[in-house]
Amino acid sequence: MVGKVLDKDFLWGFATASYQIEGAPEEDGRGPSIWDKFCKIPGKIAGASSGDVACDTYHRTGEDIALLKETGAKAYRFSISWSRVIPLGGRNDPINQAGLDFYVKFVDDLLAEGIIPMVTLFHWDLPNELDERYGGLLNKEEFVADYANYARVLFKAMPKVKHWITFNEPWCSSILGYNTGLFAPGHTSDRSKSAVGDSSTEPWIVGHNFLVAHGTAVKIYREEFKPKDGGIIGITLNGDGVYPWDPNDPLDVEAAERKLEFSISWFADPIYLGDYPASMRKQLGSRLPTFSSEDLALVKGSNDFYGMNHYTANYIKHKTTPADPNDFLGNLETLFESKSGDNIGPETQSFWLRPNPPAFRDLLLWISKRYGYPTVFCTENGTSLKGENDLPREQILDDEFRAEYFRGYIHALAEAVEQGAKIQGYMAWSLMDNFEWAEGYETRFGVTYVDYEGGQKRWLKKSAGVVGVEFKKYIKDE
Ligand code: PNW
Repeated sequence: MVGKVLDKDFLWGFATASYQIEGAPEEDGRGPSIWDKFCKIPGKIAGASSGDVACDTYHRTGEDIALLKETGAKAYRFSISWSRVIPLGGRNDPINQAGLDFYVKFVDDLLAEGIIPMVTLFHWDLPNELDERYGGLLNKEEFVADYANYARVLFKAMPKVKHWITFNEPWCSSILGYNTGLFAPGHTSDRSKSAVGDSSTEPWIVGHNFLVAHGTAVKIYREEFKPKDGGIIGITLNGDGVYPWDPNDPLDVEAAERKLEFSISWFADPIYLGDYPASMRKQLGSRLPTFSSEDLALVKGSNDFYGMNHYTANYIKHKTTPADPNDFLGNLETLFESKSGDNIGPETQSFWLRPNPPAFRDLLLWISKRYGYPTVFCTENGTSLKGENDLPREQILDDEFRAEYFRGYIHALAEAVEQGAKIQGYMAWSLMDNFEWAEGYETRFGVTYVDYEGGQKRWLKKSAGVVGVEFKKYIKDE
């Protein structure tokens, strides 16, 4: 039995991202992002869909806030579309006042309803112009300078925001965008999928550039805004849980640790410890960039909190052959079944996602220990359901599988806090069904059903109420 272990001001709520919900790609002067472009390439997105309409949030922020009110959420995490605010993206390009005003008003509207905004500056939708102009995320000098300018524009316009996230899941942008090519801009060495890209080098360059851009934005916030606005700023990293495939094989135990280093410590070690993990340097050699002393000064110590996105876990089996140059996992296999035949968890609609709540607790404790017990905000956690999209509406609304997922994961979070982790918030993914990137609209993650054929009407699912009910068990009484 876990008691009331969470602080009374613990923030819980729901999360979304701009390209996944907003629609209105050309309205009021918005410019295209790399995702607008990527979606137009045949074969990249299930059902040949795009974020052109999505949840139509650009015209329905009032409905979204009403949903949040109904769930009782204390906070809402959403992201800004950079190309809505600066359509061409660059530091010498014009600001689009209408786009900026949209977010300023939205923050005001949330606060008027007592909902705390948590703002992600970048959730993968780079202005397309920057990709074409200078290679986007691959170009350190230009990207860092343009991102710094964009971040400053937002910090200045939204002093009421007290929770800032610089980047969402740089692992996904780097690996899925520049190694496997599954995500925009779709670079990969696989020439059947893309004419450009080098999977063995580009992801590591992009990852490095994210870190320097993050450190630069944090420095700007701390020096120019934090003293008067008093907010906090951090980066959000994704990371799956791990179990050794054979717990009695020291090589599998080591491989499980290495898997965490290649996904989480790739970014968190430089931020908290001042360099890339030794296991990555060993495998990647000079393909992994090194930190100049200037860059390191920006990166080290640059998190006010650790943003953690978490969904699933794997059994990890070491490989005995030398690492492939395109390998990004740490020369290992990720499996759903252990040596003794245990299954990690039930299938969902997402090929990579199987619920396993204890792995969440263990990972929270691993992160806490390795990085000196930082303040953690869980900034995403949630699940899809196998076949949900094919069910009639009444059945979609009765999403017991998702409800049970939240019960298990919120309990695991409370256990981690009981064992010493310092967690101050939790945002379920997602407030509503939305554009699930390469999986289009076939995969739903929402606690709200969005009727894409019926004018984007929203219906709360059963799970929408469960998150608040669960947190009541663990949050200290006021
Ligand atoms: C996260 N994987 O993405 C994102 O932050 C969200 O935008 C997204 O909708 C959500 O999780 C659900 O997918 C991920 O393949 C996408 O391992 C793919 C993976 C992990 C996270």
